[in-house]
Amino acid sequence: MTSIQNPAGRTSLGLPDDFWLGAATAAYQIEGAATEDGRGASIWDTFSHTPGAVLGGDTGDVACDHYHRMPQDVALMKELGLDVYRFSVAWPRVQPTGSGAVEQRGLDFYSRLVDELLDAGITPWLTLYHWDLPQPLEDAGGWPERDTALRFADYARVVHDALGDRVRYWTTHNEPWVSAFLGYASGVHAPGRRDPGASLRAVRHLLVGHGLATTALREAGAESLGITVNLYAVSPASDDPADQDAARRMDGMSNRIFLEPLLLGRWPEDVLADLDAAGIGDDLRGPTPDEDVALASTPLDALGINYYSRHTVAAGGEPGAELAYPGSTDVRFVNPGYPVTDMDWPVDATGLSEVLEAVHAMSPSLPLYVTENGAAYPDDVVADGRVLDDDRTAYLDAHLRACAASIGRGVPLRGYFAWSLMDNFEWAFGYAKRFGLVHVDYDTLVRTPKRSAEWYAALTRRQ
Ligand code: IFM
Repeated sequence: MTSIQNPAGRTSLGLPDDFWLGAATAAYQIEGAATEDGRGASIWDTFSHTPGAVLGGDTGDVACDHYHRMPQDVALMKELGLDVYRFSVAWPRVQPTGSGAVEQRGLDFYSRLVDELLDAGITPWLTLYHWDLPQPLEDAGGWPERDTALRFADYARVVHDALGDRVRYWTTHNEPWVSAFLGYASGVHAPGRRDPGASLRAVRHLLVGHGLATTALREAGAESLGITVNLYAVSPASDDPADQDAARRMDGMSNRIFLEPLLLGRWPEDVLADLDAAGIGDDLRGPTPDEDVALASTPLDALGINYYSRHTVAAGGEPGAELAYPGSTDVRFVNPGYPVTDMDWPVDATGLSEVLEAVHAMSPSLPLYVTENGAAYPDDVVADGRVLDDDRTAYLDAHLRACAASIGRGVPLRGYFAWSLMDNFEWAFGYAKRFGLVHVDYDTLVRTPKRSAEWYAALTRRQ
């Protein structure tokens, strides 16, 4: 592969001068210090310590040790020229049991992080929930129980009371699809349950919690409120009506199951019909459907979109699909020839434009942000200590050009966050997959900016 030239600032890729360029991380993936300063246990602590749950038996106990190296990490962000940094708060650091008592030392850590960012000229963007549910709340039933949504709104208030004077940008959930379906349906993520009905109740309560928290934060004076969903471009493998129907189902269960309640105030009818046929429609609908979709569609100031890949689907069974997509027994993933990342995810940047433009068509005046985009590659460190990750650089370049193309076609896309600032704990894959702009040596915890970081720093530079 030929090496990609450094860009001459964001406008050289066709992006507007005021377009925000940032990077994202999540608490459990980078912080470590899992029992320090009164932090309680989350479902990811329990899950990662369960034999066989995470590749290599890896845990987030130490992770990137960001909890102790935070000032150094913010200095790295400054070197990269980031406009904005998206991080998540670990709920069990702030409320060790998920409700009631607040741990001031946990809040103080995030307060120091916010101050450090502001001093470095970087806008803090806070995500309240990136999958680390306090274990006592899971013991009480987790997201399939409505009470968890109420506790989430309380927690949102606590965090806002401490940081709302300095944080303007708030995201309730990161990728509720993953929380619901990988956590409660396929069980490959914490809490590791395999119960299709429970996963649909989790979808509903994640959205109800989002609505309650958004209302609470709005009342408390928060400026910009949103949620982040993971979306996929979906295409049928052929013109065959059965493949077309597989694509409809996959778009329904991946994208519209969240987009329609959030943006249009309704559950997708075709998805409900498929779920009814499987006997689990009422788990999504619940006993108070009108009240719940009204909460889910509480007005947003911005929508965050995480995009990584395209799904190409055909009719026909595939056990994995059935598990993670309840009721979808007749969907099979195929790859018609796209290159893949180390996650085996097909790379297709045009899919990002497709997704952005589809969301824009659903909600024409809503500002959008790509809150995550990036790629895992093996990243062998070369002899002189440099990581020449041209594959990742090419991925970022192509996807940012897709952003520019969509902006050119009228999409109010305001910013982009590379996933991730640094290599980190990639959930069920442990430390085996590297997504970072910055390489982390897990023996020494030394950070080394990769070639993609140099490229990104050239992109963020204002001429
Ligand atoms: O690492 C994750 C992140 O936590 C959520 N979005 C996808 C990333 C890559 O899998």
